[in-house]
Amino acid sequence: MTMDNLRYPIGPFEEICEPTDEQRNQWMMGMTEMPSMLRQAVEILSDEQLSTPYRPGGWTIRQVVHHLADNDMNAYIRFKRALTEEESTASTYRQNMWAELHDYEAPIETSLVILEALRSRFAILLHGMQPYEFLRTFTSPTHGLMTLDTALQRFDWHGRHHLAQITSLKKRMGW
Ligand code: NI
Repeated sequence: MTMDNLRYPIGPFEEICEPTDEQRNQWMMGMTEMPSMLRQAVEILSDEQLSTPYRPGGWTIRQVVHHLADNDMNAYIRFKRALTEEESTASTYRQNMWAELHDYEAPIETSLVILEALRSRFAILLHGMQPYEFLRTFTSPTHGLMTLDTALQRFDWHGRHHLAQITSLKKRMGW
């Protein structure tokens, strides 16, 4: 298995342009199911297992879980700013430095609860959106001009991407 497969177990993000309502509904469903799948994947792991990097030189499972919560908080704010402001510019954050801060040693339960609450509230926001609102844009310093359609797909992909890093490590280790 190559390093790329370890790092991108579900492959890189691939955008679907001009999605249908049905596709949007699938992403919304996927993103609301993810927290319980994550909980199922990590809740029986020991402290030592949580401290294991998902790949050589990569984040530990604990860091991945806290990163997911931090990513989602940032993404939610980014999304809401794009819904309410004209030409908003998304803020970035130094994710590798965040992963070294002390709160990444917190019990993973703290981030599981954030993910469950945030994603259920995000889903309510998304279900109330009209199709034309998904065409609203914001500027991402790393990806350029982005529609909320793309942001939703990225959000869904990002959660599944990190979940798969954890589940593929568990499979390799026979956990
Ligand atoms: Ni990430």
